[in-house]
Amino acid sequence: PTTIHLTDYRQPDYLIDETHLTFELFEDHALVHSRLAMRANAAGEGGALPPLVLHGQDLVLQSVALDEQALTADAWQVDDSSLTLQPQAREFELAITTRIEPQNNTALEGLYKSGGMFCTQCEAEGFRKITYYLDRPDVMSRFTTTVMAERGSYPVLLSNGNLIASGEHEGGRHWATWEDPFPKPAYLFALVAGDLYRIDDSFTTMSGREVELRIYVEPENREQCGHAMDSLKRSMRWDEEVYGREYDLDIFMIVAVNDFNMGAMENKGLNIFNSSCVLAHPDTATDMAFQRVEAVVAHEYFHNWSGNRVTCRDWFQLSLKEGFTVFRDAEFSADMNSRTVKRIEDVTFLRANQFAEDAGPMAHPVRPDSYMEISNFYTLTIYEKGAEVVRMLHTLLGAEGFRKGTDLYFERHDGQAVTCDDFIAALEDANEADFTQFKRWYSQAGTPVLQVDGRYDAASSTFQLLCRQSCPATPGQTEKLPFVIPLRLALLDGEGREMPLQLAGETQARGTETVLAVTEAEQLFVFENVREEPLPSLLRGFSAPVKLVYPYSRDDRVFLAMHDPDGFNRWEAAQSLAVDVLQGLIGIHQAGRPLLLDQRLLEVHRAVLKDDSLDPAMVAEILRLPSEAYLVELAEEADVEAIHHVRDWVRRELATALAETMWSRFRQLGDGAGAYRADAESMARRSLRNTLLGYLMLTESSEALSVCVQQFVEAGNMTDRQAALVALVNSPHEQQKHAALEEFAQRWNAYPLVMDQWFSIQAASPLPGGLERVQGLMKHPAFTLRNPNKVRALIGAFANQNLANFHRADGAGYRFVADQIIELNRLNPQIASRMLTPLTRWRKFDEPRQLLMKAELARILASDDLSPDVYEVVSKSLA
Ligand code: DPP
Ligand code: ZN
Repeated sequence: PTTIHLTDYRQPDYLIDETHLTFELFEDHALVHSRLAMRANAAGEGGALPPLVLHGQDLVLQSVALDEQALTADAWQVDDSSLTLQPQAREFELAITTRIEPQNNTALEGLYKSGGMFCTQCEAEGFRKITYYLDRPDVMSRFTTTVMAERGSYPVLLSNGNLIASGEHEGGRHWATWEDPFPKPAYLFALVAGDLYRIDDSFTTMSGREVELRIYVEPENREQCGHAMDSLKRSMRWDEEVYGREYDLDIFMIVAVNDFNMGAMENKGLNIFNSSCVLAHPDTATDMAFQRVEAVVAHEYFHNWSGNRVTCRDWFQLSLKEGFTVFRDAEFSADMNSRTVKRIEDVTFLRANQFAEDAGPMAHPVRPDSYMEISNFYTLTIYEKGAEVVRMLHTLLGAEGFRKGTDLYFERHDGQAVTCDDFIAALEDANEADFTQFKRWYSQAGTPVLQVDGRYDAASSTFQLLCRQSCPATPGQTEKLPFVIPLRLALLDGEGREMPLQLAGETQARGTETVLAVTEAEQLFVFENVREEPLPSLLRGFSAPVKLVYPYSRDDRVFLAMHDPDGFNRWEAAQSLAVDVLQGLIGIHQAGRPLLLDQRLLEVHRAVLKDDSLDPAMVAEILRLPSEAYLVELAEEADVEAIHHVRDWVRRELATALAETMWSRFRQLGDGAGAYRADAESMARRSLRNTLLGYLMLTESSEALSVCVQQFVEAGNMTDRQAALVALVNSPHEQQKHAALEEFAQRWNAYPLVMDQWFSIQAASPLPGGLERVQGLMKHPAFTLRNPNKVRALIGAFANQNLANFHRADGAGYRFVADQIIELNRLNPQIASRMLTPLTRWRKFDEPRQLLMKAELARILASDDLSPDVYEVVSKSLA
């Protein structure tokens, strides 16, 4: 595979004004007829016409015609990735017919079959598996699409835009023609043909236009669409209110498919979703699934402006649409639910996962400089860190300034394919700001470390904050220049109250909370008129994606956990106290000394448990100890056994010591009966109650066991049922565990998404023998390597969430995962490449494990027919 560099970007030689597609769909093949109205791009005017090189992959070329003249095979060249021919005029019509086999497309990229339906996934470069085309986002074209298929099996025929004609053919076939008035790149093309049930609704936009809303699902899922439809309408309203963005077509469609590589896809007017991100019913989906549906529906809808109306010039700019859109959907979710809890969840996820990516062999900037396979760059860095970068811009400009900037961005670039620089320029121009230095967040990889020290001088009543920033080397980048780091902070007095902030050299007081911009490698801020020694509350709301180091004592952290008026930082203090305690105990365990719990952690947990003024979801977040994955990320060399043992031991200690308090809070939260509601308050209650159930089961009291079994049997919703199942599966009660697993599988056998949960609960269980259990589950009739959700539920959960078993010392966990990757490489390279991530993190572990992990990577590298996807990740991780 070759490496593609951002610096090699060139404008396209040709443009496609109109694209007319006709699909003839059959059971054993499909014919794709394209008619393209093309012209030479003005850039090359005057000189000889360059050759036209179209992208194409896995296609059988049937015919080519130029301006209605059929060409003979000597007039073109074909290889496995392109079709080249020589146009004779600056403007011409090109007609191509290709033959493809959707039924054999297991990569789920291009046109494929999922169950009984035809569907597409074209981002990033899937369209080239449908027909020869200029498959790049800066070529935008108006599409008209006709779909023809047998009527009985495929009564529903969909594509982007509006339906303009339809009819019958002889022999039971029918057709439909769709026209999309908005020019778009090929990656936003979509087609669906199947036997689908339709749920209808409508939305009136802010200018009074009526939009038809439709969700298409397989008939048996018709009862599971209400939440997605509600989420869609709320997203549409929110984008009008917060960004002034109105929907632009008369119809908006969502189709749910079972076999899908990603979460969902924002195709113009025809979003295609992984069914896991649409379907939600209290009986079958957990609260987490409900929230994910809401977030993904919003995310894809928001792309209509941040992605479709204004798209990316090239794939190096992917974060232009993804980082911005993740920021938009996170703010939407924050507005719909609890803002603080949403932020805690996102920061927890970022620190455990994106920080690990930033410290690993695939580390790359938010705007990468090069790639071999773009599918490998749909990463946490592009999405989640990209969203943090946009959030920092929002923080620096304030809500109003940011909105002025996005208004200008959408107005200036509507209908264009642009770059991250264009986005920044719009924010700058609308605010007379200068983000030259800030843009290093786009070009420099790695997680910066922000080391802060505070010194109070009683004589002069000043408090000095000395900030030092650095950033570790990442592949290809050894030296980093200072970032612009927005540092949101307050200074707390001995009672935990925020003190007025007055910076030396400034005449205006800054209120009691402020944002400092740290721009230098080393920078001093002096606060004046500070009447007593303060305790700083730093990086509030995680105002920058950095690792903050401040010499807090454990007592300081306890104080902040009890008193910080900022909810996020209260959680953060409790979290960092737990990290400190766990890290200390890990060292003690490694030294072979007995473990003793710091009572201060216990007292913090006791206090929050008893604090009725706290949001129960917050309490749950505080009680949930830092994950094993996060402790691995923080470790210099991660000792998986010690991490697992110590974390488990602390959880048991807490459960034992706090059992009484936990029982009383558990009971006070009610028995979960009554109608299920998916609102923030009900979810918060279930979240805390089920967190407590998990703890109480660790006490191994018979009362806990019977409450848990009862909850499993009688739960009125999947959230409570699943929580009980998790607790049972991770318990030593073999009989109850097996009975519950059995009953669950029997009952939900026909629900693939519920079975995904059943697989992943078992795959993630840290009890010994995990590998053998997973190997057994691979043979379960409901499992298949061909369905990405199943692969993620079983193999992904095992490798990412079951560190104790995945990292077992004999390397059998690694060998198992590598075997699956080799098999997946043949079936679905994108998914194979995803499953590699845990193996690529070998540098984190002890030497024997490093050798075992590297040996498996080398074995994968040496296997036959390696896809570019897998090759890129394996070769970079061994470099
Ligand atoms: N479908 C993916 C997303 O929305 C890629 N665009 O993020
Ligand atoms: Zn997206």
